[in-house]
Amino acid sequence: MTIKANYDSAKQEYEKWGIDVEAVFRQLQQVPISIHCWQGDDIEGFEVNKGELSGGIDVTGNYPGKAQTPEELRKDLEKALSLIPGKHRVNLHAIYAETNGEVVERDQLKPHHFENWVKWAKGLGIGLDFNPTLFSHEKADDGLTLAHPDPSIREFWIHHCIACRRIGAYFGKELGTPCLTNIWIPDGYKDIPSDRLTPRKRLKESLDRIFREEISEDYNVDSVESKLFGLGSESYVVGSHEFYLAYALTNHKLCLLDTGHFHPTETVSNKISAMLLYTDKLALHVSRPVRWDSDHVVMLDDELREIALEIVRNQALEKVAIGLDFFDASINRVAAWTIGTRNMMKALMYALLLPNDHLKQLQDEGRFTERLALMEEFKTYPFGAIWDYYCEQMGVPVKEAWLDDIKEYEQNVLFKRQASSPDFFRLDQQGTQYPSVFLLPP
Ligand code: RNT
Ligand code: ZN
Repeated sequence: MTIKANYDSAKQEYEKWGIDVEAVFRQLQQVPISIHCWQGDDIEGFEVNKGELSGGIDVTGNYPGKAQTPEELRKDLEKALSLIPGKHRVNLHAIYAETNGEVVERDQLKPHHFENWVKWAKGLGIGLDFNPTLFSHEKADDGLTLAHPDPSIREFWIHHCIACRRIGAYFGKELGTPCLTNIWIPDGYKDIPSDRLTPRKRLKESLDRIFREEISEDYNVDSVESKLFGLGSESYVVGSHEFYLAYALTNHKLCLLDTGHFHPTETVSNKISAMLLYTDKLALHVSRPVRWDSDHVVMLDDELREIALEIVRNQALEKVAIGLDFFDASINRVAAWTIGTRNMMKALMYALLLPNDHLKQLQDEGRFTERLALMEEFKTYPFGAIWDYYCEQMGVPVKEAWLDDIKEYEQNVLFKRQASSPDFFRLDQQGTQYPSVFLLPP
């Protein structure tokens, strides 16, 4: 059967439940996912004097072909974007500035350091989001930034964040879509603190300073991202969930929930409805924590579907800014983006294809047997046939066909890049270099 024939018969099954599949397609096209650029280069960035990745986050793996220049990173992003249905956004970090070989301190960053990114985004007709980078820097070496006891270090980071909000506003103005500028800091302590309050007071004061400058929300919107623990901040994190939830609500900021930043059995899906009663908007970093905040590539798992369902059921597609945050260097990085983003889209489509009103009614009427039965039966409805047709309609590869594109790109582009470690390559009998890790044998 062809994709269309499969689709037609699947569509009928959903229509029996009053689900308008074409309307679902239209809705889905309106949902941008903010794709994090840092999956493409293991969060290295392009600073002239770049140091080691720090801040209690880590990337493992040494798959060959990572982007080492802004051009390479943009090219890789374009490849991934071409394999994902819909129009999305790209999320940058301050360390992705282009300074022409000049050392520019982070508190001195200016919009023009990002003009290549803006030009590129304009060409693609996509929006950009942004993040100040408060890690991988000598002034963050002891794991403290905006909450640092030394006022001069706090000052440096405050000015970095102020500079970043202005860069965010520049993105928003140039691209005609507000930039979400998200602040995440690593601040915390490895061991039990003797004072939990003072660092939090300092963080609050720093944030107040950062946000003092009024910037139109037509250009820049701010969010703050909490965390439970990090490597080196196992006992205490200054910017905890309660801290930022309260800060966001009282200061009209978006609270950003990273799915890896909570206790292992605590779910972000269960927080969305509670928060939306008190705030118009919130933001997500969708990630996959495997036993800890490991930032694995997002899978189409139960929690991803539940998050999508919460967004869809509560008519919150425009209220929840969906961003991704994972980094895996053990697999093809362009494939990682493609897999994770397609999964996010699949989860949203799955949620849109449920008889949500009916299911709500069953709950209100106490018909829990039917509620459970239907929710389970819908798991094996022909969702895949609808997804495939949607991909085809959107001009992107259907099913796993995108893997062929990636393999070709890997051979022609990624593996031709200079290796950053000699172990990446082996010599064949003719003496030509080839990467020692392949997606599939060539
Ligand atoms: C770290 C946070 C943060 C970073 C990115 C690179 O735990 O999740 O969002 O992953 O800013
Ligand atoms: Zn995050």
